[in-house]
Amino acid sequence: MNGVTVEVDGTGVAVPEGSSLLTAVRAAGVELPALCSDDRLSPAGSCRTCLVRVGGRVAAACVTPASPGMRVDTVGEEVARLRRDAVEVIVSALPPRALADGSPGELAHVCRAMGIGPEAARGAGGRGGDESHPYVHLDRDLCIACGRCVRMCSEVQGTFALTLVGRGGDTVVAPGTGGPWAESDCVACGGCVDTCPTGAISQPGPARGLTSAFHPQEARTRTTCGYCGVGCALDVIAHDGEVTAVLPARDGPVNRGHACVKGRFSHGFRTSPERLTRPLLRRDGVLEPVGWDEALAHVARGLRAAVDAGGPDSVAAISSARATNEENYLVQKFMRVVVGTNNVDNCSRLCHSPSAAGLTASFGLSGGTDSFDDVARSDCLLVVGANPVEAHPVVGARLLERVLHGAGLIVADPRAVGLALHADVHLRPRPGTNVALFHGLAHVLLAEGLTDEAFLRERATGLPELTELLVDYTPDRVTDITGVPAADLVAAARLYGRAERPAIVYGLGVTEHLHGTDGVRSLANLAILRGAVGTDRGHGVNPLRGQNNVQGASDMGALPDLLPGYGKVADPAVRARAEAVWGGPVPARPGLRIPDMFAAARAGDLRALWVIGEDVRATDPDTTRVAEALDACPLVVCNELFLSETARHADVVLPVASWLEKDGTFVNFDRRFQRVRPAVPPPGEARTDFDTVRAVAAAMGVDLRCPRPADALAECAALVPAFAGLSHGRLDREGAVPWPCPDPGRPGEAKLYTERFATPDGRAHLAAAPYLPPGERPDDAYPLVLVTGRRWAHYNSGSMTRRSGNLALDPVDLLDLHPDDAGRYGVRDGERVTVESRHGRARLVARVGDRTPPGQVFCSFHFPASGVNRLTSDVADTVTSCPEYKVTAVRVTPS
Ligand SMILES: Nc1nc2c(c(=O)[nH]1)N[C@H]1C(S)=C(S)[C@@H](COP(=O)(O)OP(=O)(O)OC[C@H]3O[C@@H](n4cnc5c(=O)[nH]c(N)nc54)[C@H](O)[C@@H]3O)O[C@H]1N2
Ligand SMILES: Nc1nc2c(c(=O)[nH]1)N[C@H]1C(S)=C(S)[C@@H](COP(=O)(O)OP(=O)(O)OC[C@H]3O[C@@H](n4cnc5c(=O)[nH]c(N)nc54)[C@H](O)[C@@H]3O)O[C@H]1N2
Ligand SMILES: [Mo]
Repeated sequence: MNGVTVEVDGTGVAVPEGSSLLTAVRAAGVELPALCSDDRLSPAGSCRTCLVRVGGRVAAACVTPASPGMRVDTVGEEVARLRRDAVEVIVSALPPRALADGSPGELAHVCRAMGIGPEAARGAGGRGGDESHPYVHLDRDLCIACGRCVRMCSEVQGTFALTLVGRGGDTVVAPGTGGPWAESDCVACGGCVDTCPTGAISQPGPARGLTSAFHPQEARTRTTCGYCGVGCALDVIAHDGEVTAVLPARDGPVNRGHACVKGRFSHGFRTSPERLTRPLLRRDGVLEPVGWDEALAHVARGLRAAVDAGGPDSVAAISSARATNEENYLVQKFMRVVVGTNNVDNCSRLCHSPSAAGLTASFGLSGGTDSFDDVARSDCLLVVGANPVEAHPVVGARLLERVLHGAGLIVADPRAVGLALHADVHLRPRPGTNVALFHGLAHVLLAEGLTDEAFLRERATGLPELTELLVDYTPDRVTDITGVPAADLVAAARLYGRAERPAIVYGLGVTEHLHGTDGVRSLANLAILRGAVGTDRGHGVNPLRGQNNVQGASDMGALPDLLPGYGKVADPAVRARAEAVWGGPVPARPGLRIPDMFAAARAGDLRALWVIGEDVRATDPDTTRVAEALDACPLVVCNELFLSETARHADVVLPVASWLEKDGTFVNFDRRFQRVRPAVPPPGEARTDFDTVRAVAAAMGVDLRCPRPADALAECAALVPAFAGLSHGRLDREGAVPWPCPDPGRPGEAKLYTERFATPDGRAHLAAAPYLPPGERPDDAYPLVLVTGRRWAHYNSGSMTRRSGNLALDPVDLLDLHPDDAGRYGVRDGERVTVESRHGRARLVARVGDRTPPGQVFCSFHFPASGVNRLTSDVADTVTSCPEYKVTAVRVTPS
């Protein structure tokens, strides 16, 4: 690190080059007020509370760069008085309640430190507030116009929703759209709440005015967010067993003090009156509360009866990517050791199983290739089929920040998603045509000599076959297939091809297709052609994994063909190792994937299904058929927080703890293990998934061992060399550790393949898969292509976000359609519409606009009652069975 040494009150202190004097002063341990400053933001220098004397003049420390040899005086009487005057002037305009006893927040802290009492606050107030938003309230009387919220919203969150209005002493923050906060562009990331030094912007309720920098240390629990796969580190503040606030951790490795509406605010579900608190058992067709012993005995008896009648393979489990690693580890161990089947799968099947298959085939391991910190240092980002601004907001914000600082951006998405508005090139392929698009880009890279020949020679295979295939993917032909103008294709290829350190980030727009695995592999080709993976000339290929622990659920072996650590269950040596650790035989035949489980149930071959935290009746495709399968299965057991669609029809429902209530670890999208800790107890009689699996095993007469989650991770680490260096103790000390991590004494590998790829021959494998059309195609009866995906305020089945203040932010499932199509089909904005496919019917509310191109419509699936997955088909990726959620032929009529 290049450093600068300055002298603060006579003591030398070294800070990184580019630091401000404020950083140097604080590094010297001197506390200075700095009310318009936040080290996550660019300095403003407007409040004059951080004045110091340097080189004979008075300067605001926050906007003065530290240069070598500077001598800073913070203690002189004059500067101390100037600082106090500045604070007093600010305080004098505020009403006394700004400094009332026990006020939280930075200003109150500063005043206490300077001995400025509430009597100094003499403002009349009366400017009113804005309490229209469920999570963010504005009290104008407390606003000191420091602008931190405005900079937070633009620089860190990238939403630009706030502005300062008015003049002089009347200046105050306001939503840029002018109206009430609730109708503004605010996405409730909480950044403004977190930086506000006075509580002018705060969250309602007991945590009013609390921010991550100024809250009591003792009452907090450090944990990892249980919504998406970003893996934000959060501090949960609890009082009397209730969550009062969730604050983003400043030292969170990915989030760095930021969060989104879900992790920060959407915890109201915990105390919903609909939360399950007792086990339920179906008697005479009705689910009735029973004691745990009775419920467990019923499950144990039912599983044993199924095995007796149809053999171990007539039982299956769907494990949860919402649950911890330790829970997933136990579920798969239970199925293999106690039941004796490999019929265990998780929602990675519906999501990024093509990433697992494709990345393993191309590079050797089933994970993203680079750390997100590296990706966020790239000079060119290729974001494909992902909408991180809504689905991974903290990642979206960091990517946008990078772009606003000059990185190139190519977005490939049929829709005008948030990042596309900032892109150098926005490619809008027809849904389902990615493989042709990627081949088109590769064609240009080859044709224009933008490949890394030495890398291709020394570290890759498959170039001759790919070169031959790419002859057919000229820009013009690719335009015909994808609809992307040839000039845009060439421009994108040049941007990616000429960048110094390009990175690829992608999502479900690549995987959830009939040829999703081919899509992943053809996308990986681009990084290989450029030598931008496993080298310092780029930052690889990185899937934005979806659920909080979908990477981990698969890492732990909740998969029908793979054991923990991705060893093939069909491989006798792999089985032998597991058998030695588990002390029992492991079945050799790979088990059923989720869609095959349903097919087996419909055929009468599946007699018992344990569904742990997945609402398959709402979120799997073609739910009419899923319902038939579940209804045909004699025993369906469901671990749930709520009576989901699946639980509602189950035979036994076990009430379980949520992520805020349990102990363990999650693995995030860039392969980091992080700790999950209980901040509050589960409600009523709810237990953790971990306990339920152990208890069912015990009821079947088997001790699964691993009494605590830490023991389960330790056992897994003993089994899997790539996890050997991981333990709860280590994670407690170090925070986040990425896998592979074979050694307890050495860091995990954040960036993969720097020496060799993990394929059998140590090389990266180019794939030469031809483009094939999607499974569903529009025709006269179903003329539109429906793409389904996410909205920012809700999460998947919506079971948790709909039971929180988020419902007020986004109350219905909307169908986006283009004005041309609205005109053609007689649909008006805001009107109810019926959407029909070849498989079923859904009811939604139309939103007319041009974010979706003509011929395509888009909706989310966050409200099971609207029936979106009755529309989707059972077409699935040919390699992994990942559903083609992104292409369904539909028609739309007003209803
Ligand atoms: N707010 C919120 N966040 C979430 C979730 C949530 O439900 N809500 N769910 C979590 C989960 S489980 C997951 S897996 C992730 C998913 O995160 P993403 O992968 O970002 O989510 P999607 O919105 O499903 O799809 C991404 C994009 O793919 C585009 N797309 C569709 N077809 C094609 C195509 O053929 N080619 C290209 N290039 N693009 C296409 C769509 O227009 C869409 O914008 O989000 C996680 N985060
Ligand atoms: N049309 C369409 N459908 C889709 C998709 C799409 O893009 N389009 N995306 C697909 C994708 S990528 C995914 S990942 C799936 C997600 O689909 P699901 O996994 O079904 O969705 P979630 O709402 O995340 O969670 C399922 C259930 O888990 C419960 N739950 C939460 N935490 C826990 C826990 O700790 N333990 C237990 N036992 N239960 C818990 C919740 O209450 C919820 O009912 O949806 C898929 N469905
Ligand atoms: Mo997902």
